[in-house]
Amino acid sequence: MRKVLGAVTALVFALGVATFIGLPGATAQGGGGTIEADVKYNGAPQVEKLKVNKDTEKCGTEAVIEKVVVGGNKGLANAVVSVPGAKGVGKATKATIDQHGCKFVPHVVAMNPGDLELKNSDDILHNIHTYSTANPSINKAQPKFKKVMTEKLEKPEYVKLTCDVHSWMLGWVAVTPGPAAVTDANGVAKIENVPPGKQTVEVWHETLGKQTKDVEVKAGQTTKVSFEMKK
Ligand SMILES: [Cu+2]
Repeated sequence: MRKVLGAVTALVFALGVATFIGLPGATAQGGGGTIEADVKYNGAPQVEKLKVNKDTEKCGTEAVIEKVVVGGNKGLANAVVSVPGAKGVGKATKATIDQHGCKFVPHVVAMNPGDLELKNSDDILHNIHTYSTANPSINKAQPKFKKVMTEKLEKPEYVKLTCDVHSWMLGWVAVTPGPAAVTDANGVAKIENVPPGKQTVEVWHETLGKQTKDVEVKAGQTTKVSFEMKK
């Protein structure tokens, strides 16, 4: 018993040292705070199913279009959480979307103005067609031999992504001026290294629209904020 206690004490001590060592490094990364957003939706999930009769060997025979994905505890997935006022602290100026199984994977990505990399791992013809107002619209075939295509999205905007070959294919690219993250299956998104002070947090969802909330970010701390999206 004493041996076990000793081992536990040593472990706790080691962990304590690790945390202590970890702290100065975390603070040195700009002295920012973390925003943890919890996005909920009190409604039913919205999933459309469609019979597919084209390229079935790659696409399957049924397309599932998940417009509103609600997970455990009413958490809303695929929502984009961003801090538009914290310009210049975002890290991803490049995002990647794969066309796989005649679906855009992931369904939603967030990036700062920069490059969107489009992969085609299906070995069939796809056609990228974007709908946007601030950025020029992209409408380009991506034949099966073209495995990667890179396009510029230089203005902040929520860009809709479709494919003219497969009408059901739908994706979204959130081009945000500040740092951003997409909510997971539980409706949670975390943004790190946000400058301390008052910040506005924006949440956007493809069918449920937009909401904002003001928060106070403190250096080295996590600020929690919750949203409830309405129909
Ligand atoms: Cu396609």
